[in-house]
Amino acid sequence: MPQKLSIIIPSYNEEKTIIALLDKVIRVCLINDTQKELIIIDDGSKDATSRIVTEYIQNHPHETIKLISHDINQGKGMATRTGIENATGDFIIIQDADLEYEPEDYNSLLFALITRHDLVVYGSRFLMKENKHSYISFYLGGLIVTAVTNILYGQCLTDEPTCYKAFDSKLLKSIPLKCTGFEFCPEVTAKVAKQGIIIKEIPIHYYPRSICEGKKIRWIDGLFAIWTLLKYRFTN
Ligand SMILES: Nc1nc2c(ncn2[C@@H]2O[C@H](COP(=O)(O)OP(=O)(O)O)[C@@H](O)[C@H]2O)c(=O)[nH]1
Ligand SMILES: [Mg+2]
Repeated sequence: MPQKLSIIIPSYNEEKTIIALLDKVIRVCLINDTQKELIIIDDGSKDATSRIVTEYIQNHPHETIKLISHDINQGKGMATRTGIENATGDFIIIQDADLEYEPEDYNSLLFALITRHDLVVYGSRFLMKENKHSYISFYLGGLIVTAVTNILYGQCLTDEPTCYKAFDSKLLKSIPLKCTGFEFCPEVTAKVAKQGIIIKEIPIHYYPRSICEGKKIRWIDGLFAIWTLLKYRFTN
């Protein structure tokens, strides 16, 4: 039986990029004959995201693509949790609905999950030297959040807030998550680390988008990430 990768795509007002992203994702040919399951969570978008994804699914009947809609916007964390609940794959990866990351990189992460039996693998934007970084505030914020993670949880990460987080599905489904917004990242990292798991990293490509192009995360989310890391260090 071939194994399956569930690709969770939380989407909020991403009509400009979602189709190009879906095209890239379905074009990727995964190692070991691994099958793909795309799960798009439309988180109450006010633009045409839901309609164009529905049309896309009708036009691609041979692909496994599920669209799940939240009636009202609940945040990236809630959308990601809905995706995790509905995932049926052996492995799960988180994919933003924009074009900042490169789906061809799934294979490097999958390779670690399949052949090294790593349970959790993150794609690091810092390990690929040619990558550009977006705003200095996001760059420094990412470094600080990563340093705090390493200090509090004994990890050796270079890029904690990366979107490309890949998991053994059973493990991820067993972790109770409370996040609603961008604190999915620190919460899942904290809870994985508290199980004594060392998170592995693989270099990945990164093409940052600007706030005008739709980037929604803000510096305040960095502060909230640090608060979340501290909170889960001392509570459950
Ligand atoms: N579901 C959901 N997704 C969101 C929300 N805000 C942002 N996103 C999605 O989260 C992803 C990441 O957003 P982005 O602004 O690029 O932040 P970054 O890549 O984490 O720096 C994108 O796919 C967005 O559509 C939200 O309120 N709900
Ligand atoms: Mg993004």
